[in-house]
Amino acid sequence: MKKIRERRDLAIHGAPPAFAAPLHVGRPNIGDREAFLSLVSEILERRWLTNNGPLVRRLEERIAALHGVRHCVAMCNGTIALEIAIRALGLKGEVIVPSFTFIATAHALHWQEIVPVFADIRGDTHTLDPDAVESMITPRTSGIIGVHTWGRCCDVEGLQAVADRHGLRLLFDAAHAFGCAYGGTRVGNFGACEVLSFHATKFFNTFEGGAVLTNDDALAEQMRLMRNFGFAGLDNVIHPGTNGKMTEVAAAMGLVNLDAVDGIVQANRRNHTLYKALLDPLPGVRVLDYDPAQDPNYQYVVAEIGRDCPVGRDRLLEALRAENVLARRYFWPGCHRMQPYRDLYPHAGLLLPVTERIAGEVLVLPTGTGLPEQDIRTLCAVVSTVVGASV
Ligand code: T4K
Repeated sequence: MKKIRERRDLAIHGAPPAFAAPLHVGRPNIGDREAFLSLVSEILERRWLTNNGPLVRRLEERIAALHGVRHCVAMCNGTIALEIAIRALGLKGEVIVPSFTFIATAHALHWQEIVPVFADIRGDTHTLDPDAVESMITPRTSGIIGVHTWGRCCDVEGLQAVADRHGLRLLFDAAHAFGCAYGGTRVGNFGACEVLSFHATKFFNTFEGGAVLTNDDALAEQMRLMRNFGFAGLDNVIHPGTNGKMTEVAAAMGLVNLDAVDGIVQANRRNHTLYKALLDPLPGVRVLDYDPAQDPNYQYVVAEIGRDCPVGRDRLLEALRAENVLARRYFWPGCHRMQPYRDLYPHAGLLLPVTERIAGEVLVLPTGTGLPEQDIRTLCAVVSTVVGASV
């Protein structure tokens, strides 16, 4: 601590940052390297590189089993998986989504000429508020997409009740929620289907990748067709489609990372506990909790920098950047303030007071298997010094 304080004083006179190399949010977790390379070697021997290969099928089976769901349809990324799910469910007109999400949730709709209508979230959960959703329904609304933000599941029953009352389709963007549960049931079993992302920065990655989980046999079959141009066999196209296929090398990464998943959760949980212990005592700083009963993957360490903190979130972000800590303001400023939605709905913020507040307070900190405990202690000492110096 004393060292950090001295360093802070020195920093004014051009001292080097606290970390020599940047500390990133989103550093990939990587499983057993030898096992991965051996699978890649197998792929090269087999000369079967993509198009529903044996490793993709093995990965789908294992992910479906892990989530206790009938179907896992693997795709090339989470965004295409969302687009295919949206199209397979026949969504049109308007679909209600949170603005407090990664831009892909909104773009997956807009890209298909469906209007994303932004509803507010709850301050305690950061997920869609079912009452706010209900207030945004119009005769043009065809569906709702809930986002399990940070891997903490939405109010699944509340949203299902709204969907049922109004005859709407409900699906979930579960990009953050690999392996997570709600009331003892794993994601994949809620709504019509749920979409995972396996992007490099995610808790579980396949370089790029994603999947749709569902218990609906017909929907799964339709999405399998759609991800492969609608081919039902050689020279036989029976459905409109696109190229959403996962490659074998991506599946190899997935299979190896699946074997490492328990260790990744443990490392993330350890990091989260340490961050909480070191940051929660600071005024106006609160690290978001996870409920151990919901099988969280702890992949995001989310600090809320409240109004009672002597230093604002953006000032803290800047101070951390100066020390080579590349923390992130997910999902600032909210989709409604990004293009094209900013021009389409210039006044959307008036209906999204909680989104606006939370987007201004959240700071996501580095975690994952590659982060030594000492780095977390140093990082938290930097935060503590900045907050202390601003009192
Ligand atoms: N829905 C939700 C709710 C999502 O959060 C996402 C993706 C999606 C849908 C769409 O799924 P995908 O189509 O992506 O499968 C990152 C990810 O690119 C994105 O996948 C993720 N959400 C989002 C929350 O985070 P950016 O714009 O922050 O990415 P970028 O390039 O700035 O990388 C983040 C950090 O990770 C940097 O500090 C660098 C570090 N990094 C990144 C990569 C790619 C590494 O250390 N190594 C790497 O290989 O969006």
